[in-house]
Amino acid sequence: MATQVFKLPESLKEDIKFSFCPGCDHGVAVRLVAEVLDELGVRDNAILTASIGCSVTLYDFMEVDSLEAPHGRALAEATGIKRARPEKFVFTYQGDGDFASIGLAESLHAALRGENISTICINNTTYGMTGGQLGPTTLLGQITTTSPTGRNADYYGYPIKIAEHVALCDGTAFSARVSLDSVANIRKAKQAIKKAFEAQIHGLGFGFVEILSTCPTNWKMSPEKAHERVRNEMMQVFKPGIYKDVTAEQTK
Ligand SMILES: Cc1ncc(C[n+]2csc(CCOP(=O)(O)OP(=O)(O)O)c2C)c(N)n1
Ligand code: SF4
Repeated sequence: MATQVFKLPESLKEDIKFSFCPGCDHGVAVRLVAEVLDELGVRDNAILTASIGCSVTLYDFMEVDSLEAPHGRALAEATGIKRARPEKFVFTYQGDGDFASIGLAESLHAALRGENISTICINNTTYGMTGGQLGPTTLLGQITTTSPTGRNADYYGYPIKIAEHVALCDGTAFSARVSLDSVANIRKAKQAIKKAFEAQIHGLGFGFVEILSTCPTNWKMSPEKAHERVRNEMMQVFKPGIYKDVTAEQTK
């Protein structure tokens, strides 16, 4: 008798096609979030705040109650939801441009306030949806449509290390950076998402995971080459790791 070993998570809608480009890591990240929601049994109680960028229509794919807060305001909206309905499991899914540039104030102040919310942030070193402009995480030397000769620090400043900044906020319970460039790292990414979500379930404060991701379309690379770039360039600057974990002791 055949055994089913792989199926659609209940937290993803059936018969819906992702709007992501083929080979984009957004799809892997969304699937991991869905699997963790299922495994923790919080789907029925969850509220997603979607943001702006390529994941803007996340509410079309996820089988959870959802609201939309574009232009960096996801954590402001999520704060209101969580404070009004503290029994709900509230999470945001944001691009790096949305989280760390357009909405940097909302994002860091939510962490500083220790809002009991979980956030997934996709770092693909560019503004993907709008055509590959320089973003807050664009690497030094990286060519984008708005840095045609490459990012130089004198003119554009330096890329932001988001997970480290979030970890410095006293209200943060968990902050990690993970990558999706290999099966082993995808497994680690899922563990980190689970930790961030568990921080909320245990009422410990802000839980955050920065996911190093590809944008094959704007990088003008095959998905394979894009993962090589994640390994050889991004992970050298944005080091994967757990930067803060108050859950380790308190959830034993
Ligand atoms: C203040 C402001 N400037 C510009 C925009 C236009 N805009 C919409 S989506 C987007 C890119 C979002 O990029 P990112 O958050 O990195 O997500 P990705 O598309 O790469 O997943 C931008 C710049 C905006 N919404 N608000
Ligand atoms: S533009 Fe880039 S980040 Fe957006 S869906 Fe396409 S490959 Fe993914």
